[in-house]
Amino acid sequence: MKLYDSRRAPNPRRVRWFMAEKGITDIEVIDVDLFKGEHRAADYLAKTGAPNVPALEMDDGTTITESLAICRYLESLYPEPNLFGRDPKETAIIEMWTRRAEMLIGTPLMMAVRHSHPALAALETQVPEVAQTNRQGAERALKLFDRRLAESPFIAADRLTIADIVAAISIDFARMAKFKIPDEMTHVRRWYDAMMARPAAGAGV
Ligand SMILES: N[C@@H](CCC(=O)N[C@@H](CS)C(=O)NCC(=O)O)C(=O)O
Repeated sequence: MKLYDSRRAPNPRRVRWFMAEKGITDIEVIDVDLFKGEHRAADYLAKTGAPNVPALEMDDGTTITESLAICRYLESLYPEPNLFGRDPKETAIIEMWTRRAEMLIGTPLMMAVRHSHPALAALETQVPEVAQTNRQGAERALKLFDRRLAESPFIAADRLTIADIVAAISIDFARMAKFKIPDEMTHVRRWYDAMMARPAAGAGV
């Protein structure tokens, strides 16, 4: 299999971090230079159907995009350690938190970065108000995570899951927009520091 990746981009990093947690080393990683527009090249689009990374090309040539779809596929091939849930209840709770992490934190913080960082003007028509509104929305949503992390070491279970990976990468990426975890969110801070101390945190950056 081949993974189309782009260093420092947050969505491919989810897959790289996920692979590192599982010790997956037998997938070829191919760097796609977003700033050179390689993801918009005709051959890339013909393969992936979408101008973005990550993309996973399976051995039969089938290619899928969407970081979480790729992680789910890899979970079925490399089941341990389990990161998506071991039974229906746990799987549902992990899915709930993963969607919250993506929709309430990940997408707003990604918009905050894309609409404010000078380097990303190459990829986005930047509107400062969009950056500001999304940043504030993510800050509000983090309160929900702080309450949850007051009672649990990880977001969705008593162990690391895909929800933690999605949320931690979102916050780390937002440092590009000088985003900081608000001081009063001590539980998010404790969890985030622990996440960043994991060896897998360095994968894809
Ligand atoms: N929902 C998709 C988002 C993929 C995505 O937007 N990737 C970014 C990099 S983080 C990209 O390829 N951007 C290219 C562009 O904006 O032109 C996923 O989770 O994989």
